[in-house]
Amino acid sequence: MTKPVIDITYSAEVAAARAAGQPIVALESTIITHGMPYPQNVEVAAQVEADIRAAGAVPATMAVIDGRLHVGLEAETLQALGKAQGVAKLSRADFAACMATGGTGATTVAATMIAARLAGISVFATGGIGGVHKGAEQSFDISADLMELAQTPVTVVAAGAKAILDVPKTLEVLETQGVPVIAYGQDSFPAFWSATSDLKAPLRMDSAAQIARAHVLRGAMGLPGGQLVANPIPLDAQIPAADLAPIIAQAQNEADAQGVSGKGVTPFLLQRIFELTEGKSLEANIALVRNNARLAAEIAKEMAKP
Ligand code: PSU
Ligand code: MN
Repeated sequence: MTKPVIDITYSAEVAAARAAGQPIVALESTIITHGMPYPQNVEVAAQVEADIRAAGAVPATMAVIDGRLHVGLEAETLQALGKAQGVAKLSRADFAACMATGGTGATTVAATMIAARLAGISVFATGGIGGVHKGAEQSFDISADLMELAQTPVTVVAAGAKAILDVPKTLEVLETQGVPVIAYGQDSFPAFWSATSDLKAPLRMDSAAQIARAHVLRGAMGLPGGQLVANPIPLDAQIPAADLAPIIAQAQNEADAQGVSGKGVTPFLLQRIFELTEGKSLEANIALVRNNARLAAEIAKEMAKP
């Protein structure tokens, strides 16, 4: 068999940005299909894209549609994906399989990093990354996102890790894998819905230029992998950790009782937390994703400088 060429479908604006050397920010699509309910998912995705444009960069939302890798989605494609039922959740293990079988799938953090590398994009904004789940000593549930950060050269801007995860163990795995974890503008590792946590972040940077420089230096040193930038949620959008702790515990207990496992765990927990907070978790989620998109655009602009 001859080696296939990966024929990427670029949106019109991403194609133009590539030709002109403009800064581009990658966006994932699992947050749309498995992370938020319709129709807010599509509204948020469009809003985040608009935030990136307003900051002077071009958004590239990733997805596999009928077996083709799309880098940047036209508005109607985004709408259709956000509405569709039964879209696959793609990570490193099933990305190529979905393309080979003509399937449709949304990209997780891991798969979005792979797609970004294929398209020559170095910066990616999302909400939260996958990590080490609570009870991982029994379940062995550790997201492939962590190992992707260790091998694919993309800087990922997230708001830390959700308390659905075992955050100290997540930081330990990132350290073992040699992933720089950089808190933006503070010492504390942000806790997704809360700007700070009891944990100190391994690294701190206070400007997009420093983050861009560190990314480029890692590449120049021949170090594989990317960086995790942990950007705290805006203070006015925070939810106190104490308010969420019992809700997360309930969602986790339900997941355990129902035997939810594998790829189903993260979407199940996110959906139950949305329901149990009567949508409050979603408002905070929207604020932090938009905040991450703006920072990612600044980093992409720094990297695009000659
Ligand atoms: N965490 C969030 N929101 C999300 C996800 C994680 O706060 O939407 C999604 C991301 O796409 C992430 C994926 O890459 O879940 C991780 O899934 P898993 O734990 O199955 O690797
Ligand atoms: Mn998992």
